[in-house]
Amino acid sequence: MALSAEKFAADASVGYFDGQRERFAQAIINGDGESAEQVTDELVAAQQALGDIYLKVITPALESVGELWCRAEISIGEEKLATQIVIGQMDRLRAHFTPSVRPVLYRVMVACIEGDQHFIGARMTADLCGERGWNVDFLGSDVPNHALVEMVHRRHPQVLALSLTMAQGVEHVGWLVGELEKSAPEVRVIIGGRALGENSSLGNLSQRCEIAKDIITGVASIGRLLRADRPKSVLKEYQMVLAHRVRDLRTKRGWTQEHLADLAKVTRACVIAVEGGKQNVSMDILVRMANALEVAPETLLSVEG
Ligand code: B12
Repeated sequence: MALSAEKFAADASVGYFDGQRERFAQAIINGDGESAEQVTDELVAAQQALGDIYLKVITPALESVGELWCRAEISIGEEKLATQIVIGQMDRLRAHFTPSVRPVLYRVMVACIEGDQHFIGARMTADLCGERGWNVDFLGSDVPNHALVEMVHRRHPQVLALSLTMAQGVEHVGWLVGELEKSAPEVRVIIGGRALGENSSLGNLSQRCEIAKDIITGVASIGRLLRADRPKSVLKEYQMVLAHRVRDLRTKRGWTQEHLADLAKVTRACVIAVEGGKQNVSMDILVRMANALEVAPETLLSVEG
């Protein structure tokens, strides 16, 4: 099944991504997992951001699948195969982008509305939250309203992010927001998903919860809501932030702990302790690490981004 060239020529603003999303779309439509994997590997090797890979390559590729399916040019089975290839590639990307240290005591819960099977947008949202080092409870597709409320009470997320693809789910969102206002008013709710663009009955809801147009702006809003909820900082939390930052910057540069220790003129044991979140470091060590990593010292203590 060939894709029309015009579809991809239409949006020149994303430049580099045009070719990659065309190849990715073609691969998933052909049921060719190996070619899809090759594209994701290239995007990772080119150090593209996870949000860009999701928004500029995978999302439009799935939209193409939807269009072909609507025109009966591919079968339901082919659509399902394409979706499974995408889910497989997202699993690989998540493993690559998820930091090994989770620094912040934030928790985000991500779920699809009752009756909604479309979980990829929600999974993308969860992955971008995870990439930022926040703790994420991803509940997946079709989460019954009562089960979701019960999980909020059980797990105490600061933010609940909901995904709504099918317009019928708007009623469920209304019920959930009302219920949480009564039983867990401290929880902030944000909603994203395809149905929002089409639905005017959300007007009333938008005063009671946030509405996000895509994953990147949505996750930025989640970050803002989390920081607004920020409890008074504790030493342990800063140690974990430092651990996360140092490890993340070091591995992004492809350095071993020994190499960082050499550059910062500290012992390897010191690097291990810092990256383990165990070391209550002196200003001297903080500045040495920052200089070695070529960032400002405050970057190593920042929970932003
Ligand atoms: C794959 C797919 C399926 C798969 C879902 C598999 C899965 N595990 O997710 C299956 C086969 C199960 C399926 C079933 C159906 N589907 Co379907 N499906 C699709 C398809 C091809 C891709 C969806 C997708 O994953 N897109 C990629 C994601 C990333 O895009 P997204 O969900 O829009 O998310 C983006 C934003 O909306 C946002 N976002 C989403 N959620 C959230 C949440 C937060 C918090 C934030 C911040 C942002 C955010 O971020 C994402 C990127 O920016 C679309 C076509 C399309 N154009 O999207 C149709 C589509 C969504 N399906 C459609 C339909 C009609 C159905 C069925 C009714 C078909 C049928 N007759 O059985 C059923 C309904 C099942 C149900 N009850 O939910 C219609 C929906 C039309 C509508 N609005 O009513 C579409 C648009 C196809 C079409 N053109 O008609 N589908």
